[in-house]
Amino acid sequence: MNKKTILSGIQATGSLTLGNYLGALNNWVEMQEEYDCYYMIADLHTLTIRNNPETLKENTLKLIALYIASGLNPEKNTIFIQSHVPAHTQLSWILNCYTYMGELNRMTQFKDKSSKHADNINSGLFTYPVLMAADILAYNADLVPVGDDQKQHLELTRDIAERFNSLYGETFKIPEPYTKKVGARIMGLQNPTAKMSKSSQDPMDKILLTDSPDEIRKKFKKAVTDSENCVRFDRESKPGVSNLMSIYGIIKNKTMDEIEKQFEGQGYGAFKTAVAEAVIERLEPLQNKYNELLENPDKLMAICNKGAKKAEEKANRVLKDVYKKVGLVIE
Ligand code: ATP
Ligand code: LTN
Repeated sequence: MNKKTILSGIQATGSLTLGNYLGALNNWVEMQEEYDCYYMIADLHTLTIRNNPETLKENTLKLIALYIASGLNPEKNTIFIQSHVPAHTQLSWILNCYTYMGELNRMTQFKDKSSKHADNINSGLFTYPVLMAADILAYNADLVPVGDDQKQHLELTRDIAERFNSLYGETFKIPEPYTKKVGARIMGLQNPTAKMSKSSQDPMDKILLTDSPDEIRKKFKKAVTDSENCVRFDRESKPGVSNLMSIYGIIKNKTMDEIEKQFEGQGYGAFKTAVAEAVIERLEPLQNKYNELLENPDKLMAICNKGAKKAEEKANRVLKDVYKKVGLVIE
């Protein structure tokens, strides 16, 4: 039984949003039966912006809890912390030598983050996608489930892998991104033309997975829509309503046509309430499990330690092959 390999990760930059959940985590949970899955906390990537060390530590632990509370079974998946497996940074250095400045200069996330953190445009931010390529290639991942915003990094990963393979012979698998049509880009509630982001400054723009039912109701009630007062899917001219429909559709497993029919003749008030209640219903068990898991941090660490051991075995095999191919002398 040769299962395909999956690898993905999320940065420990703060509470996750509904966008992270619907665009990434929820798909991971669906994939755990069929694939050999490696899910990591991308703590090293988090260092590309300034963090309070204590907060980073807390966020890392919280993120592990959230992975499991979202439905990832630690017995079926390899859950680990990126910095616990040195092969990622070791491979990253080598891949840096096969990545061009011009390629990194084109990355939209780099442009976006450098404008947001103009006082700290460090070289880690610039080479961020190379570490991400190393994360993926060290496991010979077949598929990488991510939101739309990470697709460009995946394309770069493929280019680096192909370049290396053509120089040294078949070494890396060429990974494919895995995104779903609906949910790959959940938009902000206040600004539905930009993606919902953890680091958004406006709390009303994002639903956090840890928000209380009242906060969720309030945020959906205030969500930006339009003046047509008709629940109809049209991303171009009705981005706000279309975004709410996508959220509702994924949670309730309904098509956009079905949602249009369900809310025919009803105004936005009733629709917004239905979306909020659907989200609350989905998040409630997740939040209960999350709070329960956080009461026992040792257990969470034990899961990650076990995960790191398994991850390390796999990644070290690939790293050794790469060392040999480029001519490093290995004992
Ligand atoms: P930050 O604001 O710190 O950059 P982020 O919210 O963009 O964070 P990431 O840690 O960069 O989150 O992303 C984690 C995963 O969630 C990635 O797979 C990313 O593609 C996905 N993701 C992030 N935002 C959204 C969104 N709005 N819709 C769908 N998927 C998303
Ligand atoms: N850059 C990703 C996080 C990330 C990742 C990865 C995702 C780091 N390494 C490897 C998939 C595979 C982000 O979501 N911002």
